[in-house]
Amino acid sequence: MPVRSLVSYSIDRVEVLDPQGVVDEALMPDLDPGEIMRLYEHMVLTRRFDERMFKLQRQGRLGTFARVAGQEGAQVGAAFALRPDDWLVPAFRETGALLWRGLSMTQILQYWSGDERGGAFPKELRTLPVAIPVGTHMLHAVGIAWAMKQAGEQVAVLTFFGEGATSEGDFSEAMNMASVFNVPVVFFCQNNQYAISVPYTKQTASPTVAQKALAYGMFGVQVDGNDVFAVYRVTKEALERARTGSEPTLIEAHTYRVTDHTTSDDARRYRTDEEVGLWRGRDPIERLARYLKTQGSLDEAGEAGILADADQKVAEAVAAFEAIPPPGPEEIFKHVFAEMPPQLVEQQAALMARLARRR
Ligand SMILES: Cc1ncc(C[n+]2csc(CCOP(=O)(O)OP(=O)(O)O)c2C)c(N)n1
Repeated sequence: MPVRSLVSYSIDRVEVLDPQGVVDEALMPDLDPGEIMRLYEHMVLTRRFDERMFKLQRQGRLGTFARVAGQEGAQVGAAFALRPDDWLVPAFRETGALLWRGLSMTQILQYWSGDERGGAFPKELRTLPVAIPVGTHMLHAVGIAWAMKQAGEQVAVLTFFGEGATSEGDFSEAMNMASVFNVPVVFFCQNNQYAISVPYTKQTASPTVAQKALAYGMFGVQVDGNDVFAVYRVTKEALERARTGSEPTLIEAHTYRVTDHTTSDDARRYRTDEEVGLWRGRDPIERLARYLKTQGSLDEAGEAGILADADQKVAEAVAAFEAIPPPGPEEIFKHVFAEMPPQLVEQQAALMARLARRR
């Protein structure tokens, strides 16, 4: 009997904007100059907010949080492709995407200060809260997509996760169910090459994350995650495939986390300055700025104005956040159950009575 080849595969990598800021016109997505400027302003705002949050954390004015620096192109480019009626299911590093969806910086600060009221996102944003457990939320995304399909709503669900999350069983379950039930979901993996200190090569033996899609009968594609135009292009196409019931997609955005995993980490212990320097040279914001400058849409004064505007917005948000009275100890028991079970009610009463006795 002859040996027949049953499956062969290839995975595309999409790049539109090169590190010098030059675009491939044939692949350039349909964005008008105003939209491109908004993308840039938003990426700058994300970075300035991230930097300010880091300083607040170091000053003891904010809790532990996961920085986004280096991943603004992936996050903002993908979120930009969403329609307001689509759903976003984030992990824990998606500040740029959350801001784009309309979540206030004040609320984001509240969340990372440990105030659970900050985790209750406005319902109309169709954006799920931050998911700290790695990978569990991918299943929620599939569930929402299935519900949308049943309800006959022509919308898509986009879920973000890291390459580390692909080692969780939840990833496999979510991918399988999404394909078998053909639900309108887009899996967006930000492959920033480290899951805390575990590098990509110790996470998986697959040369790409994107190829994992093939095993589930799903479309998979890799994109330069520091190229906001390419990210927008592939995400927009994937969301359209989802909304029209064609098929789910796994997108791998190849990027890099240029700072620590979280404010509790020290990445110098597991990677070299050379490696970080190489990726700093591929910065998504600088790359877009180069493009805008060659187009004549940005000059140094314009750049400084955008920075100053971002800093002003961040300063106002920080002031508003610090003016919110912190939550009382009774809050510790809330926010997990819609209605607190009797044992939590009892524990809450015991704590409050004890604190009252101390006063
Ligand atoms: C189920 C679970 N296991 C372990 C952790 C601890 N943890 C937090 S982030 C992280 C690494 C996640 O890596 P990746 O999915 O690549 O996302 P990244 O942090 O790079 O954005 C781990 C192991 C967790 N939060 N949840």
